[in-house]
Amino acid sequence: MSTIFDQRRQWVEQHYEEYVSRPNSPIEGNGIFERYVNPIITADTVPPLWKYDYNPQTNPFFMERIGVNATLNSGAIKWQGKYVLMVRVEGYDRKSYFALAESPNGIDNFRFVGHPITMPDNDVPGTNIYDMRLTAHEDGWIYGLFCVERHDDAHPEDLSAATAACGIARTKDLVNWHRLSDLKSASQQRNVVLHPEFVDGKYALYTRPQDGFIDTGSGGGIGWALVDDITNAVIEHERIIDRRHYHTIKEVKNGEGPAPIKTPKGWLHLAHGVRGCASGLRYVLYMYMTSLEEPWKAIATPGGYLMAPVGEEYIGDVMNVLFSNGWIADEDGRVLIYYASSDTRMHVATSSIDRLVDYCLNTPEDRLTTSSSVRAINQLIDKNLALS
Ligand code: BGC
Ligand code: BMA
Repeated sequence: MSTIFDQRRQWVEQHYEEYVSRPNSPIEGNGIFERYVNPIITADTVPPLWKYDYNPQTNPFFMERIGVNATLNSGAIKWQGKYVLMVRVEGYDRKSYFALAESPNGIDNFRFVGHPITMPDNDVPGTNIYDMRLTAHEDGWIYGLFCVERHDDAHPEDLSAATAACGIARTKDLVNWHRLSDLKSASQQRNVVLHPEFVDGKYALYTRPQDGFIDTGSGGGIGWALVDDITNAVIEHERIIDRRHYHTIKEVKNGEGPAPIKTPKGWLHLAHGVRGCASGLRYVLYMYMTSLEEPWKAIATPGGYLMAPVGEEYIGDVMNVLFSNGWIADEDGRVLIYYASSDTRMHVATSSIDRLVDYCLNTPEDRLTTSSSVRAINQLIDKNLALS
């Protein structure tokens, strides 16, 4: 006679197999990119082996022992022919950790591989780590830059007081990581990204200076800094290369997404912008392009957002949020944009280098007033009418 343990184990494993092998298909949209019918990674994609005790003696009811709350903000890389995500997995205990998931085609059949990553701590261990940006650098290492959060002990009475810093680690195989010193900077930092090439013989970072843990305050936007030694990275000078503005998608904060993609016309950048509203912060994705020779100089700044939440993307643990820190430029010119919705699940959208460059170069800029937005629409209409 089969036991509760056997029945439940069979049900859990069957459900998992069916779930992770679901096919995915694109949804026709605005021509700039395609969304997909299903999310690609959710808490249900995390293998039962990571959640259940498989011993019938110690777990007769085959109950879950360690729960997963969400799978979100993932770094991405094409690695040995596979599409690999460094997923931020958050447990029921609200601790985030990194874990690798891979897919043969980048749009479905993602499976977690191996164990969750054991990221070595450095001198002052972090309480939480999250949102890794992967960069295959021309120095031969793969770097992971991520946010390290610690309690701010300057305010012992306030249990929510925290500090954010940029953790830096590097690897040759994505599994074994060498932790380097955290980035030293005059301000707190989140959303720091390593540029894939040396600039003037130095490592180049996209930064996001902020006055406090949440408030960017006087931190004017996405910054740029060069560092001599990545094993002991110190920011001496930081310049703002993508500014925040009143009444735009990036009024409150913005931050670089994944490492930029090199194209013949310039570097393609994906970023997030944040605006406050009556229901809290609202995160959207936007793009900009910088010069090939001077990656800190913007050459195109399409106005408004590239992607904002739609449908179920609005709903989740932290509502009204799209966030991306991973994309893959494939050999055939396809671009896979990996984004999380509402701090809950991972999705893919597909586009191409040609389409994203076209989008950046030909979308009108945000000229910061309603009357200039109306002017841009009227120019488009007049050009269209002149064709007929
Ligand atoms: C959360 C992040 C969030 C940050 C700022 C952290 O504690 O883990 O997801 O971005 O706070 O709100
Ligand atoms: C941030 C990010 C993300 C998160 C977002 C919304 O500041 O760094 O971790 O997706 O908030 O909660």
